[in-house]
Amino acid sequence: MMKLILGAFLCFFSVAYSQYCTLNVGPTSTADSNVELVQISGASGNINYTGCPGVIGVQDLSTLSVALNAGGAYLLNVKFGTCGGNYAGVGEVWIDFDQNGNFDPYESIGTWTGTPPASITPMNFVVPANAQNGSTRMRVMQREAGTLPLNPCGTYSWGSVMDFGITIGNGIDCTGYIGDDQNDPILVNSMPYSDSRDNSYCYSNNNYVYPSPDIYYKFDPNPLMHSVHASLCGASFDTFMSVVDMNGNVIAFNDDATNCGSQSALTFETTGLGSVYIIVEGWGIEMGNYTLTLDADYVGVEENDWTRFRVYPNPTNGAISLNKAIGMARLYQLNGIFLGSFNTNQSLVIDLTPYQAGSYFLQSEDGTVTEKINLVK
Ligand SMILES: [Ca+2]
Ligand SMILES: [Ca+2]
Ligand SMILES: [Ca+2]
Ligand SMILES: [Ca+2]
Repeated sequence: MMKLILGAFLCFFSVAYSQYCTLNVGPTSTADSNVELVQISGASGNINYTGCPGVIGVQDLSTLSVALNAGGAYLLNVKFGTCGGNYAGVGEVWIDFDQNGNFDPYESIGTWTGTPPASITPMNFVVPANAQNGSTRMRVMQREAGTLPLNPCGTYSWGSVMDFGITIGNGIDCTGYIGDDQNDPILVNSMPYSDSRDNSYCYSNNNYVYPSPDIYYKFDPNPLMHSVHASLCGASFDTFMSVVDMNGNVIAFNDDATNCGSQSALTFETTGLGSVYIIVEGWGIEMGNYTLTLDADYVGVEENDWTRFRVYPNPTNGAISLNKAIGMARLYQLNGIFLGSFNTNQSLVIDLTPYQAGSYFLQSEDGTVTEKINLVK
């Protein structure tokens, strides 16, 4: 899907793993609207909690815990109610099935809208068959005068937030999965390369570009290579791909490649380039099966040299020339801010003199090729 949130590139070195939001979350008053009852019978154990009096902030009830099996169907009963006056509100429950420390919108298992006194709200849900084994949390939230969907990290005057413990069993054992973050990448040792995977379990989002779980590959270019082509064409979901150096500089990226649907493909130049991460994720929260293929072009292969898009001189102190037209080429700052587009079908020369010295990206109209340009003055 063509809707880049390039500013998110800046998040590359932010905290990789989030804790559950508990500070400045939930009600600031103990009065009125409050969850009155939470009941669930697990594969083993059960929770039978009754609320009131009201509590300010998040109630950590994670020592109250049930075991749930991946693929199993369960019933959660919640009575959204009050410890005082009766006022209209809404309620919502999430289970952090993917254990990423967030109660994500896709992890909502039920909602309520009404005015106490209300009857018990039954919430039937199925634990995803590919849920990973281990401990996680369930958050129950009620917000007086709120609207759905609720922000699980929101703060407000009246209501409840309570976190319970959940232990997932019979699911996927993620021990030994590699590639979840830059500290444990999947190593690309040879070309051509192919790797098939599913990012919908065992992988978490490390705040790269989109909230979708991302998978890191690490590749050391061989001096005999001059470029590498990377493709996710054929993936089961809307993908996004980035190439980033060890300092977090974005070398190339692609959302939707030509003749590749909403899947991604790109080519990046390896001459003078050290190790890079190739990061695979979904657009938005999209996830599923993919095959990453990598192939290299080698120095001295004239056919490829000629057909490849190149700019010169680079670095430049003014204009650059392209060796071939690439449609409406787009110029970006390194932080992803779009600066302008140039019709390379009309002119193969682009004047960069209006721009400040620094590094820029020039991307082809089809988004498949990105060249980094250094402007010196
Ligand atoms: Ca989650
Ligand atoms: Ca990840
Ligand atoms: Ca991501
Ligand atoms: Ca895409």
